[in-house]
Amino acid sequence: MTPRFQYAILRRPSENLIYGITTSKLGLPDYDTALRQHAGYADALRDCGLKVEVLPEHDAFPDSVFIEDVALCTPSCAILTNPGAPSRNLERELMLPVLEKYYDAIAEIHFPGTLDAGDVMMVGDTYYIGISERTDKEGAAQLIAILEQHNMVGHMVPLKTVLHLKTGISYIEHNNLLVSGEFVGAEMLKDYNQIVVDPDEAYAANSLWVNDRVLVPGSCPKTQAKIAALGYEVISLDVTEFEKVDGGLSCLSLRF
Ligand code: CIR
Repeated sequence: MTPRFQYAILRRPSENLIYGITTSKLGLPDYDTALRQHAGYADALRDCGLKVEVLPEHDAFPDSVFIEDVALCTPSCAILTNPGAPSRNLERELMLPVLEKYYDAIAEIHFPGTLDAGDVMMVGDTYYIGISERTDKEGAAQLIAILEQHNMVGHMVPLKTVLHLKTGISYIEHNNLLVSGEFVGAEMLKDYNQIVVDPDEAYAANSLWVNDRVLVPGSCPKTQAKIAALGYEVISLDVTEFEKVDGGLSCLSLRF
């Protein structure tokens, strides 16, 4: 069944965003532009019918705008993750009181396991979990055990080059899956209708389905056209300043 999201939680970018972890060669983010783009993203989620809570910025955590990594919000429970990057791990402590406002059932991933929720892709009751530099098998096994307690299932997916699973694939519902790079033609994903994202638009492999609209980076017109051709309303969003610190559209919110 296709989900219907009601809420989104975002965190305002900190001025220290320039110190975020990155592998990109795109230069440093401009803070004013990042704030503008973040506000545009929040507005787009409101246009999709979500109630949006924007948490205050946190200067001690340059990457905390990428709030998706710190929690997994399922229809039955929330899971506080244990982020794999040392500079990000304590972001989890900021999230617990926030999740408590929305959920009675809250579980958590703990050491020795680590898990970033950017590695977790929801397809109905099934969750694909990328095994990456941030998410290890122990963290994924803990998540699978939690999901099973709530009648959901999880499968591990080994990653080769991408930062997070959803850097390379995004499920946009109705059996449609955006795929790029190492995931094109993957046996495990063969039952999905794969929409291949061109290598020069690989950033758009992280696009975001929200209540039957799809948010797609403004820099990726070919992927926008492919998604629109499937019948979706596409919302084009500029998120260039977040791309400079390896963040995509999904990373900027929790949706549930
Ligand atoms: C990081 O390396 O953790 C951040 N600079 C980017 C996080 C992107 N998050 C995501 O893909 N879910």
